Amino acid sequence: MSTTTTEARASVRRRFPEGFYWGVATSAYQIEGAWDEDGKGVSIWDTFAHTPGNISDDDSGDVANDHYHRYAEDVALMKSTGINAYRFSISWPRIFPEGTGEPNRKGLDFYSRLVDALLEAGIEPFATLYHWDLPQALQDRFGGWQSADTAKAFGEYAGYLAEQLGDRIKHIFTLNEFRSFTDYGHQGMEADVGGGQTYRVLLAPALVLSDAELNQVRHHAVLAHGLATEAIRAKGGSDIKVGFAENMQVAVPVMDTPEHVRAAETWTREDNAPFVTVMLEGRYTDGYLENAGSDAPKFTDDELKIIGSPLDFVGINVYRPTCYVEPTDEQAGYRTVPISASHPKMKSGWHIYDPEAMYWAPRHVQSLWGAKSIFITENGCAADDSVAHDGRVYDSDRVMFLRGCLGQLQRATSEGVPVDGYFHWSAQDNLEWNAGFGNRFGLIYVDFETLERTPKLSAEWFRQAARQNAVV
Ligand code: PNW
Repeated sequence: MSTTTTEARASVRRRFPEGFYWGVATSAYQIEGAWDEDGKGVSIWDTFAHTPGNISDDDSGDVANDHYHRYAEDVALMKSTGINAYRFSISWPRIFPEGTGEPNRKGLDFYSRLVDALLEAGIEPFATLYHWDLPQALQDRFGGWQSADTAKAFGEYAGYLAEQLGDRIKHIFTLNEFRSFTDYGHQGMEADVGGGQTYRVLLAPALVLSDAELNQVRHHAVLAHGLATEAIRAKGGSDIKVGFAENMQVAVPVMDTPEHVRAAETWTREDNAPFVTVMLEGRYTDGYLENAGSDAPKFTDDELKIIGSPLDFVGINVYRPTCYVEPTDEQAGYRTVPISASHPKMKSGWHIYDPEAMYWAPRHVQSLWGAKSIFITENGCAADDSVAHDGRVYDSDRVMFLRGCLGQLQRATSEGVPVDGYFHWSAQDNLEWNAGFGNRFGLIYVDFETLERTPKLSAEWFRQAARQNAVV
């Protein structure tokens, strides 16, 4: 091949904007272990996991990746993967064992040590304050998210953290995946996986509430986000940036024409009405309230104002398109088309594959809500990884997935969609909720007998992409 061709290719290399964050993400319950150490309180996930039959092979987060003790090694591994940002979550019951009241200094010290190690390694800390591990005490006292008291307690916890760690943590995500912990935790949820088949998920606290009760739970979750945003602004420095991290449901238009795109945007705004839409617009859509009828949530105008507090960025977890949409002449203006039975899938039961979701999700966020800063807070896939005879882990499917998704993300940024960073789920294999340790999502392989860590082929891909700030 001639040098000119090589240079021409290099000059069109698909680059990301200057200063783009290349990150990985994890959550406390999925990797920390040390479930009852140093004064930590019990969370609803401890309770759920300790009940036989809830998690595959009765796995639990009791030890998990033992990250609580091995965080220094894990930070060094991240650094060697070329990462410049890390999204981790803080365990509420480590900080407030009873949910409210006296803080637990030892719990706070762990995150303080972690943040120091990250900054020392040149990795920017992005903290999520809630990744589903509610203090069991709040579930017992108030019925958890069924009560506005839990939202108030969350606001106080958020303010305390901003006060204590806000000198070093400058990016905060309030709650992770509202829809997952409200809907999947309080009613169960069915994902469309093609051919008319669905995949059912029920997460802790594994309640099956009525629609009216569920709508109230959803309302308390977004209220918690609003109260936390206000508390962080009041108690932390003015240089702290705040947003949420939601698995926004995303409609991909069948084709890129103005009519199809409008249909996909309309579907996306309506389907996310109880979460992203109300947080960014400060009101529930007419469609949502009419549809819910007498099951609609009870709320005040003051609460809506709090829920719609201005944010610094929008975080979205993007794994798959929720559906494909085409326009119709009917009143709604859109219709979903069935997903084919042979649609390509990744390993997880719910995971249909289409990297276009990574283009359309941030594009919809920009066009629907005029967002000025967007983060992809999660994206990744599970795979059947194993260590080969030569000691390496050849996760060719994850490399395909990464290249496909980041290619579509670069397409979005090159068109001016303001995406400031990407966090791969996950830094290392971990406890995949009900699916247990068998569903491996990491760039780094973990042997759950010895807890030895081995970077996979995808980690090599990621290091190169981060180094060049481009799709490689
Ligand atoms: C996220 N879906 O959950 C969570 O934030 C992580 O904790 C989790 O480990 C990761 O994704 C992988 O599953 C999801 O049905 C739950 O499309 C449901 C879906 C996607 C992600």
